[in-house]
Amino acid sequence: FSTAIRSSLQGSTPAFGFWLTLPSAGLAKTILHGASGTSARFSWVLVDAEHGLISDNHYYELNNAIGHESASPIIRVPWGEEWMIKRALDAGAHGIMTPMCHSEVDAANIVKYTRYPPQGTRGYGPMFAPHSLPGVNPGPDYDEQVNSSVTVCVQIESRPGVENVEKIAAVDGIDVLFIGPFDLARQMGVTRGGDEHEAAIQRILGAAHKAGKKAAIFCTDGHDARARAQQGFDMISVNTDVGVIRAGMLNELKTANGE
Ligand code: 3PY
Repeated sequence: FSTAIRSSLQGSTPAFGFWLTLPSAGLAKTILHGASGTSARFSWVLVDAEHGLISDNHYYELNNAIGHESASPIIRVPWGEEWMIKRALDAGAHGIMTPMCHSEVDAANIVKYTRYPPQGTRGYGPMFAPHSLPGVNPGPDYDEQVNSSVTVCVQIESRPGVENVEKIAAVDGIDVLFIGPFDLARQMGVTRGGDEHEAAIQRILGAAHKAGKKAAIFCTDGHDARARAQQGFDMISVNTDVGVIRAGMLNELKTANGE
C-alpha cells in the first residue's frame, strides 16, 4: 500500500507540506481541510518533536488527525535513536525524519531502526500504528507492507553531512535527503543565503538525484518554496504553523491600527 507522501513523491510536481510545532490536531486538520477545496494541496505534515512543543504522548492523536485528511504525518524525532523512531512509528507516523545525519553509518542505522526483521531491528508492537495508515491490511504480510511503506528522511545540516552526502544518498532505504538551511549555515559557520551555503544546498540536491533519491528543503514562505520548486526540489516545507499565525495576526493588527 502507499501513503500520501509516497504517492506524492512519485508525481511530477513537488510534494508540499508544512511544519507543525504546536501539539494541536485541530490546527493540523484546519489547515489540511482548508486546502482540500483548492488545487494546491499539502501531502504531508512535519510533526516537529525536535524543536516544537510536541512530545511523544501527542503523536497518536496528531498522526490520526493528519492521516485521515489524506496527508502523511512525518515525525521529526529529537534524535536518530532507535527507541525514539520506534515510538513515532508505533503511533502511526507514515515517515520519520532525523536531525543531523553526518555519515553513511548514521544513515544505515536510521534505516535499520525503521524496519522489522529481517531487514532491520524494529521491535513489534502494532496495536495503534494501523489506525493512521489507511490501506494497510493487518495480516501475515503486515511487516512487509509496513517495511516498504515507511518514508525515511534524514537531515543534512552539518559540514560532515555535506562532505559525506554522496555516500549517505547511496544508502539503501534512505528516501529523502532533507536540508535544514538554518542549522546547515550555523554548523558550517557560513552565512545563510551566501555562496558557500547555496553551494552546499546544490551539492545535496545533486547527490540525492544522482542516487535516485528525493531532495527536500525547509522554506520560510511561499516565495522561497516556489524558488526551490523551480530548482527541482521534490519535497518542500512551505512554512510553519507559528510563522504563519504570527505574521497573519501582526498584519491584522497593523491594518486595525491604520498602518
Ligand atoms: C533547519 O533549518 O535547521 C531545520 O532543521 C528546519 O527547521
